[in-house]
Amino acid sequence: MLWLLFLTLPGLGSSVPVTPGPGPGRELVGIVGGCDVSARRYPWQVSLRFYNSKRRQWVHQCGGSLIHPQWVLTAAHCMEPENMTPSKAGVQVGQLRLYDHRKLTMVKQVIRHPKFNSSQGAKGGADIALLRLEAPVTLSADVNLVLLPPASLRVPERKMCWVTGWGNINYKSPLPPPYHLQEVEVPIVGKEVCNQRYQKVEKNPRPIKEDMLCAGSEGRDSCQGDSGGPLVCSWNCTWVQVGVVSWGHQCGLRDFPGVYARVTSYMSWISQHVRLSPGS
Ligand code: 4AZ
Repeated sequence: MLWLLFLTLPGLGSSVPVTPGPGPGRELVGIVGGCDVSARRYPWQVSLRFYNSKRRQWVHQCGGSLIHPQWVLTAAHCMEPENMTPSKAGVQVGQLRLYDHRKLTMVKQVIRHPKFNSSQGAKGGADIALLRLEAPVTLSADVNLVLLPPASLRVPERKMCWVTGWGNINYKSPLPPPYHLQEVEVPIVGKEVCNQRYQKVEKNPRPIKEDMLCAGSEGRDSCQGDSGGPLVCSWNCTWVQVGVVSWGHQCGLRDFPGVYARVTSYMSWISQHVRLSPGS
């Protein structure tokens, strides 16, 4: 019941109309196997940008989610190297297409999880980071917070959830212009099954750690460039972020679901830094 407290954050459910999943007549164009997102369905989705001095442009690098007006949740491996200056990073909120020339909000502080190990990368676990923005963003119909789960929430195998991003639409195929945000529905894959699959390609006998979550099926997955973005599932008609896009063996392969940082494992760490009080 405690987790109902989290449901009182502003504007959720109501700002996310439930629309049917991909079906006949909707062209498969992106994330992997995804479709163009309709306006205001994922108002928490942000694009994490880094300044590229050669291109003189803020280039999309990763996804993220707005969990508080001044805080973004993303993947630690997006915030490399460890000593990077926060001023090299910005986020774009409230947009469906990349590079629509709206204002960037600058990042003031980067908090990577202390257990994230740069040399192991995402596969080492704790692939989670918090970005404090220079100023709180103004919430609206296009910009809103995602709910986080109580630490006790169990995410059942085979539950259908959604992942969003501007990442590759296939292994090594980038999302083409106009770079419209993509969504795809993915089933949660149990840890045992996921471990069995990944044992075939990883040296580690149990590559899927306790703080990871697997989701995806053949042709439906997140991919490079989606990292840091949210995996959300609906509980009682409310979207809750249960995963952060982290890693995988290529993208959309039948035997290799996407691997996500499990948000429930990090709720106490997140709460240490971000005041997620009810109604905040
Ligand atoms: C990546 O390289 C990556 N299929 C992200 C997600 C997945 C694979 C790779 C999941 O950032």
